This record gives sequence, C-alpha cells and structure tokens, in this order.
Amino acid sequence: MEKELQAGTSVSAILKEGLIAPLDEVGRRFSRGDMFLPEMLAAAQAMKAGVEVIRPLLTGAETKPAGVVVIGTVKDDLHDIGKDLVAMMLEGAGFQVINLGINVDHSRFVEGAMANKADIVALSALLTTTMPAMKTTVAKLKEAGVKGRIIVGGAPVNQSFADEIGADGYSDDAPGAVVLARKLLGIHASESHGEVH
Ligand code: B12
Repeated sequence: MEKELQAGTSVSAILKEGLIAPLDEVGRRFSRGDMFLPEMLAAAQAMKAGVEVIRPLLTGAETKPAGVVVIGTVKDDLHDIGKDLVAMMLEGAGFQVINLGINVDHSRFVEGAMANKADIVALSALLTTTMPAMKTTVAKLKEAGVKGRIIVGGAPVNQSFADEIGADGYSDDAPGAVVLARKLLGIHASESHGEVH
C-alpha cells in the first residue's frame, strides 16, 4: 500500500481495486462455502489495517464545517468497514461526524441525532436480516421529530428500499454519500475542498 501511494496510484484506485474488490471476492467465496468466518474476519482485519494507511488522505484538513452527521450501523449488525469509510470521506469533505459505532438501536440514533443537532443521520446495514431495523430506525427518527435528513446505505440496501422506508437518500458508495449529503444540505462541491481523486 505504501509503495502504491509512493508510486502515485490514486487513493480511490487503492481503495476500490486493492481493498474493496478483494473483500468482495472473500464475500463471494464465503457464499459459495469456500471460505469461512475466521477467513472473513482476517480479511476484514486486513482491510481495516489498509484503511488506516489511507485514512489521513481521506479525512484531510478541512476548514469550513459543512454540517453535522450522526452515523451508525443498525441494531444487531456488526459490519463497520463501509460505514467507517463513509464517515471518513464525509469528514474529509468537511462534515463533523459523530460515529455511534455498530449495533446501534433506534433510541441511540434518536438521542445521538437530537444531542448533536444532526443535519444528516446516516444508517448502514450489511445484512438482509438487519434491514428491518433500518426501517424501524427511520420511523422512530421521524416520530421523535428529528430534523436532520436521513440517508441509508450498505450492500443489501438500494434506492427502492430507501424510498419504501422513507429515507431522504441512498448511495451505493462512500464518495456518493458525500455527494448526497451535500445535495441534501444544498452545499455546492466548490464550497468544499476535501475531494479524493
Ligand atoms: C467483512 C465481512 C464480515 C466481517 C465484518 C467485520 C467488520 N468489522 O465490519 C465479519 C467477519 C465480522 C462478518 C460477520 C458476519 N457476516 Co459478513 N461480511 C463481510 C464482507 C466479506 C465484507 C463487508 C465489507 O466490509 N465490505 C466492504 C465495504 C467497503 O463495503 P460496504 O460495507 O458495502 O460499504 C460500502 C457501501 O455499501 C456504502 N455504504 C455502507 N454503509 C453506508 C451507509 C450510508 C449512509 C451510505 C450512504 C452508504 C453506505 O459505502 C461503503 C463504501 O463504499 C461481506 C461480503 C460483501 N462483499 O459485502 C460479508 C456479508 C455482508 N456477511 C454476511 C454474513 C452472512 C455474515 C454473518 C451472519 C456470518 C455468520 N454466519 O456469522 C456475520 C454477521 C455478524 C453481524 N451480526 O453483523 C453476508 C450477508 C448475507 C445477507 N444477505 O444478509 C455477506 C454478504 C457475505 C455473503 N456473501 O454471504 N462479516
């Protein structure tokens, strides 16, 4: 990774081709029964170590605060690699990010959003079995009168599910989450500098 960076390979190429693509392959092998949980865990740890190397490039210094984002992975879901990438890229784009972590139930999302006056509440789910928790969380955030816009993502989530549960936006990747958050808050990209190429 360090060698690639020194050789001038772009951060997004390292992320997509060097980190996310191999992890997708691990997921496919797990589905086929060619790999098992300890291997998936080892792959996740390798991914996390890789992300740490590029973290400074993703979160770069930004002066103008773009807004407050409260982010977390929904209840009973322990996947955090994608959610943390989204958090890092939002930070890089100048957002103040409060990361609630994994296995976050709806009441913690509501408290976190209220306490931090979130402009955006971002929910991640990686399991089809935790998508209902995403739906409940959206409903509870609305019921509680949280004013921030709600965005959702994660491998099993798509635009039609986002629409169905009443989320304000969906993106299938971290750079798209930045574009989405800016769009929902009416921020033009030129007003911010944290682009990753
Ligand atoms: C790594 C991994 C794990 C690790 C997680 C480690 C960690 N700290 O996160 C471990 C080993 C712990 C794990 C456990 C399990 N896992 Co798992 N795991 C994966 C794997 C291989 C990669 C996930 C990942 O990190 N991808 C890379 C990141 C960058 O991608 P991403 O998360 O999709 O995020 C991107 C976008 O989705 C988007 N995004 C994500 N969140 C958000 C949020 C917002 C707001 C927005 C806008 C965008 C956005 O942006 C991100 C960056 O571009 C996937 C397979 C896969 N390819 O998805 C299986 C997978 C998700 N796991 C699966 C399963 C079944 C499990 C277990 C149930 C296995 C078991 N029998 O115990 C457990 C469940 C544990 C739990 N309760 O959560 C299945 C899910 C099947 C399903 N349809 O529900 C998958 C698809 C594997 C498979 N093919 O079967 N897993």
